Amino acid sequence: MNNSDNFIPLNPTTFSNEEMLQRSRDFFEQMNERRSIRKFSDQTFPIEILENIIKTASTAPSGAHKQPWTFCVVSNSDIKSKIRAAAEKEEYENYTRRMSDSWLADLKKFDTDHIKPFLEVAPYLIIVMKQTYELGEEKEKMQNYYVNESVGIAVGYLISAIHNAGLFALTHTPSPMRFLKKILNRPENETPYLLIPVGLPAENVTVPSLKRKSINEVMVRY
Ligand code: IYR
Repeated sequence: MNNSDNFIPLNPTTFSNEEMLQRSRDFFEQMNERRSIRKFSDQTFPIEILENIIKTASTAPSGAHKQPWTFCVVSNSDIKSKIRAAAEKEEYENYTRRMSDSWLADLKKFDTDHIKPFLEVAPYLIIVMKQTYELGEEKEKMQNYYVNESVGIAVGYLISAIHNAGLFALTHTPSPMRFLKKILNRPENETPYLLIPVGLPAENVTVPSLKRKSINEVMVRY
């Protein structure tokens, strides 16, 4: 087979340097406004918005274009309550036994504890699953590649799309996350990666006063 049969023209959209400067600055300013929140309103919003956000996340590049991710969207109150109960049980162990003193000290400014009301209050929970391998039609195992990198990139897109839509999120890692696979009855090839509540902020929400690293702290030129 001639492999070029598989290729199509790109027709790329390009911009002048001035336009690129403006667009990159505008995008930075928009993204620099993003903040994680831990207190959500129970106000809901149409699922179509979340579908667009997840479609955006699924445009992320992935190893061999395997798109090794599943986004489980939970709005059912009974399932949210089950997730909250199981997460709080694990987090209680984390805060009282598993996390080191220096870890707890690093978290002090976020004022977190094992109590997680947002798991019931936020209108939607997105549980991102990574597909360690793919299950074929006959349940045969097919290889995926760079799964952690691929799913991490997709979650970056997801969080950006949530912010762009005017919604809010928390990148939450109740650990260990095995309980999510059980509650959601996910297949053997999927492993929970992150839990992301999505919604609008509670009234008068506050966020910790954080400073982002300057360009010179994060970029090195050679
Ligand atoms: N998973 C716990 C603890 C926690 C850990 C880190 I690193 C954070 O940035 C925030 C919290 C929790 O969700 O409370």
